[in-house]
Amino acid sequence: MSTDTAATATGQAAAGARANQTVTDELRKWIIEQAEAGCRPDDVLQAMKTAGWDEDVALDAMEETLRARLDELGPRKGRAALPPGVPVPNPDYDEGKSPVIDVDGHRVRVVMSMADPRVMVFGGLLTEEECDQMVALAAPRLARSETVDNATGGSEVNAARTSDGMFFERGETGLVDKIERRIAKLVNWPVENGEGVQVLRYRPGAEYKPHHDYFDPVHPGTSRILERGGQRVGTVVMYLNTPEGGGATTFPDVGLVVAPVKGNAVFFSYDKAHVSTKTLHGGAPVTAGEKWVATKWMREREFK
Ligand code: PD2
Ligand code: ZN
Repeated sequence: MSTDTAATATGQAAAGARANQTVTDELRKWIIEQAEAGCRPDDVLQAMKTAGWDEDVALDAMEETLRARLDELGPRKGRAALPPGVPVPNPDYDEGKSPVIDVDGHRVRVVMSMADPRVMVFGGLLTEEECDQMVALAAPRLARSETVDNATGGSEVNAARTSDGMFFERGETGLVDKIERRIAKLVNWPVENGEGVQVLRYRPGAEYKPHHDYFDPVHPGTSRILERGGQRVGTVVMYLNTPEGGGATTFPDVGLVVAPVKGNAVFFSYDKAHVSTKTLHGGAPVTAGEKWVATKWMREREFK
């Protein structure tokens, strides 16, 4: 639609009402027609302004009209249908029973459990000694962290994540293997579906800006990434120390803040690669001392 055509059409649709800026049914009909013909909202607004409409009145009219139209169409026609969810890791926890989950003799405490988004906080997933050993193993191998390059499926250094990191191979050492098997049993998900553990170190000022851990299907590099085990469906972030200040893991969609406490871990799962899972999360800036975490991401299928 050209702006001129729209201006003429709007002019005809609402010539009488425009003088006192009254939104008529005729104008509403015209707004719906433009939207259903695929016109960009900016162009519709511009056309109305050119035809003499005050910008605020035009914006209100567009919003009110299109909202009412979506309600009229109902949830199915108004929005694209979401894909069905896939199976995800899920710990055995019955809130009416014990808050301690025994994993082969290692007792993990359930500190918090939330259904939507699916988030659990575990106390004592790792012992103090295991945390210290993970830090010692990872420290000599740290390099500036990379995140996935969405265009190619490769890696890139990303300004949103100002930490240093390294990856262990799955089962690389006895300790790594033991922790991976503990997590697999705790969340009921095959150890083979796990990516290698990643260790990150954040220094003061470092953070991990909010993101989703699944791979966004709209990015061109995603299909290549998914060849190796499908989508990510769950994350466990283990705290290897207690930072002196800052460094919480935040879930902005639901206002949840998980304090980083040595040996504890936050688990969350996502059954589709979609914002509706409410699993947007980030690592808040460290304000004093260092923060060390180990992350285990889990895929739909075996990660080879
Ligand atoms: O270190 C964290 O708190 C954090 C926050 C968000 C880690 C990750 N994401 C991650 O490793 O995916
Ligand atoms: Zn993350």
